[in-house]
Amino acid sequence: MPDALHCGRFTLSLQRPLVMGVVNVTPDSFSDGGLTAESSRAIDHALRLFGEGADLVDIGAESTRPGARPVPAGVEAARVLPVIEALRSVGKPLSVDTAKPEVMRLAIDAGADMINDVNAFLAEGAFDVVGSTAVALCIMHKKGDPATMQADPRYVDVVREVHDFLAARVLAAEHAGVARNRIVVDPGFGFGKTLQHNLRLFAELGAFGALGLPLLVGMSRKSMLGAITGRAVSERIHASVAAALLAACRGARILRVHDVRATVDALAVYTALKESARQGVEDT
Ligand code: HH2
Repeated sequence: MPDALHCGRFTLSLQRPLVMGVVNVTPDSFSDGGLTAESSRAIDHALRLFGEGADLVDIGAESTRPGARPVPAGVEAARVLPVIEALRSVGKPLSVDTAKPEVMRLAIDAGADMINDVNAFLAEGAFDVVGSTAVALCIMHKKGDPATMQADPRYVDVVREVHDFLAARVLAAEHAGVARNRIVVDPGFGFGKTLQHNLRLFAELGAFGALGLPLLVGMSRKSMLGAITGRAVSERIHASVAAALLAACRGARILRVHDVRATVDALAVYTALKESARQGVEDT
C-alpha cells in the first residue's frame, strides 16, 4: 500500500484517513437538493468545507443519483470551471467528479488535481486525457447507468466481481501510462447495488487491500443508511459519520463525505484514542 498519493500539485500523505468534502454544482443531487447549484454558492460551500478541515473537495456538476438525467458536456463544464478557477489559489487539492473526457480535459487545464470518474474511465479517450498529466484518478465500480442501475442489480459474488473489475481497470490505467501512485479505487457504494450488496462489500472491505491501492469510500447520506436507520436524507448525519468512521477502521484512506466537520471530529477522537491505546497511556 503506498504511503502517499500523487495528486496534481500535491503529494498527499495517507498515514491518516483523508476527508474529501462533497461540493455539488447541480440542481438535482440526492444529498442536498440543489442548495449549491449556483457556482458562487458552491465556491462558498467549498471554502466552508476546507475551513471545517476537509483535506480535499470533490466538485461534481452532474448528479449520479438513481434516475438522474445526463447533462451535456457544455453544461457540465460551464458549471464546474468557475468553481475550479475560484478555488485553485486556495492551496488545497481539487477533485472533479466527471465521466466525460472533454470535461476532464477542461477541468485539468483549469487546475483540477484529481479526476473522480464513477464510470471508471470507460468512456473512449478518457485515459488519453489523464494519462500524460499529473492528476490522481479515482476508479470506481458501478453496475449499469444511473437511469436504471437500482432496478434489479444482480451479482454471483459481489465482492469478487467488484474486485476483479477494479483490478482490470487499474491495469488498463497503468497501460495508459498512469503510475500506480496516482490511483485510488472505490467499490462504489449504492451504484447498482442493493442494501445486501452494500453490506457485503462493507463487511469485506479488507478484500480490496489485495489491490495494493488506497481505498476511497463514499457512503455519506446514501439510501443504504436511510434503509438501516429509517431517516430522510437530511437526517443521516449520524449514520454517515458512523459509516465513515467504520470505513476508516477497515482501512479506507479517503472518506467522501458531505458532513465534513462531524467526520473530522470523529476521526480526531478515533486517532487520539487509538494512539493512547497503542502507547498504553492511562487517561483519567
Ligand atoms: N457517490 C456519489 C457521487 N460520486 N464518487 C465516488 N468515487 N464514490 C462515491 O461513492 C460517489 C461518487 C453520489 O453522491 P453525491 O455526489 O452527493 O450525489 P449526486 O451524484 O446525486 O450529486
